[in-house]
Amino acid sequence: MMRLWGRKSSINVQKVLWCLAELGLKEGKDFERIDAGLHFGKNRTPEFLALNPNGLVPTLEDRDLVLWESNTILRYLARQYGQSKCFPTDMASQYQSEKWMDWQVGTLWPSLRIAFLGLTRIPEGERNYEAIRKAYQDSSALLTLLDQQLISQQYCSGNTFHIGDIPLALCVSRWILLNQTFPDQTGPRPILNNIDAWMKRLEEGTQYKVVAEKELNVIK
Ligand SMILES: N[C@@H](CCC(=O)N[C@@H](CS)C(=O)NCC(=O)O)C(=O)O
Repeated sequence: MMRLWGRKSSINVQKVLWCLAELGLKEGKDFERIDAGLHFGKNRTPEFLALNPNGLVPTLEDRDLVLWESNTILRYLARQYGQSKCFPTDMASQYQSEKWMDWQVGTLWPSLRIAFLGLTRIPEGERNYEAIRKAYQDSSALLTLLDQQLISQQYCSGNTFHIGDIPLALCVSRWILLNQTFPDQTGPRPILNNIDAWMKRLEEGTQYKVVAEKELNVIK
């Protein structure tokens, strides 16, 4: 059975859980999940570091294959288990999806992460509110690029849901929750109508519900 290491509150573990749900793979039947990271610990043990020397979650074991890096895990799962309508194989939509996945991990998240970790993981007295606000506003500016893309198509890589939508949507949900929870610290959030409509499509038409969060997991 496949084994996924990682706590459910992690954005990167949520990507994998959402993907597994899209593929119809069920916890307890098709894969087991071991809570690891933050207060669960386990991610610094020699056993875990032998699997993932970064000491981070998610980490996936599928028979002899051990994978880390959440977006790579999605690519693997989609290829290995996802020859279905959720994961179109035509080159154009595949590589549009790749493009947005790389943008999420290399451009959007490095900025949003400063605001996210700053407000949810760093104790109040140690926060750099100026950096947090700037990072949040930078993230909003970046998300206008996604909003523009979504004028002409329903999903990030075309008119079909693809794995590229998963990392983006989980960033967007944190971007919204951060502003709802800490409006004074983030500053204003622009209304991006195309992103709102896309999120609604994901809520109604995909397995997003298995990981959707109504509130931020704030560590005091
Ligand atoms: N680039 C990696 C980042 C992984 C990562 O930063 N994981 C975080 C959780 S989102 C982690 O393991 N943090 C340590 C912890 O939870 O204890 C990926 O996409 O998988």
